[in-house]
Amino acid sequence: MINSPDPSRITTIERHILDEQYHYPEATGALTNLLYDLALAGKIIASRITRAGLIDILGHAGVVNVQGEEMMKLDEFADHTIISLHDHTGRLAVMVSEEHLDLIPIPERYPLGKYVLLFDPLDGSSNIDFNVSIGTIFAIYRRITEEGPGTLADCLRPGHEMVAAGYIIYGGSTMLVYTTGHGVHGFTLDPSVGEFLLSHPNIQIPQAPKYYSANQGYELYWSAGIRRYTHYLQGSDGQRKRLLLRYVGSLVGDFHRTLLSGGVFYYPSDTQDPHKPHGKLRLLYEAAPLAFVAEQAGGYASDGTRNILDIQPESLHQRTPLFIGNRDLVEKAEEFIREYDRGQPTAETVES
Ligand code: AFP
Repeated sequence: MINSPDPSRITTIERHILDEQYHYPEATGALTNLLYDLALAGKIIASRITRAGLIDILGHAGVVNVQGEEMMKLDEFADHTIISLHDHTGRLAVMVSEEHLDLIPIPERYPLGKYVLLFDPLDGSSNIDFNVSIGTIFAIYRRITEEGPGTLADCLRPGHEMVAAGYIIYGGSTMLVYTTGHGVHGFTLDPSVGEFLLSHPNIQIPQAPKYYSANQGYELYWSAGIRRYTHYLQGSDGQRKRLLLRYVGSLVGDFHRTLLSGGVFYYPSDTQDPHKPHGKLRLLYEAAPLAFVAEQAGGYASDGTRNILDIQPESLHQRTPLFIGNRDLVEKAEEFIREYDRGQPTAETVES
């Protein structure tokens, strides 16, 4: 039996975020509250996901439920939850979501704030029907325009300008992991008290990696460099001790495991789909925020040739190849790409 947490030993996410604020004497509390709003969104989304398996008896998306409300698809629900918790607080100038082609403006009736929020409301949603971990990813920047509604220029920023980033993983338990540039901290939702409690302070990627993670179903479409890199990770070229393969197919799940166990996750360019010549993952609200988390945990993220955090985005839904995890393993990928895939293009700007 699990006892109730001992209040003298627990750190709630609220207290932790407030303590972080003391690093910034000039802070107004807006970022603190913004992070706290994201934690609240996470709790609401988690509670809906917990009931996802009951969809057959509660009703499908597009169907009117017993209260006369139309059921929303989970990714729409997550998107709606995050937007409606943030659009009126006066903390944001504009938002960007994976679910919306264009910028999401703050309605005119509400005040504007100094931050910009970019998010993927429910990543890995094709896993929902199978009760596999899914997640929310977020990135926060300070706006650069002086006044008026936030603009594209406020959003198309290299990752190293980010002030905070993180993700919420909806798995066996719900966890929120975030950084404001002072280490990476993980909180587990205690459903009995409805709070995120600090469970993983100061996460560092273990130096002895365990796993590599990639969709090897695409190997046929990979470049020579990526195929050789994979053989290197498998130990089959005799250069290193082999790593074991794990692949969930949900970026947050695969990244979270990589962060805690050590290893590398990669979703490289491939030749399978001419519309997606550089993989599937999005730069602004998938690769960049996780790159910030990885770097703060002692790891590294690259598009195969350069630091993900150095890429100047050109469009909101730009895709990028991603290699993320232990620094030496990611640098090894860059080495293989340099040696065998010379001249390969990397990040691109195809919107779709
Ligand atoms: P879905 O949201 O369509 O499930 O996509 C998830 C995702 O964007 C990311 O979470 C995974 O890492 C990646 O796609 C998996 O893609 P493959 O199915 O091509 O391996």
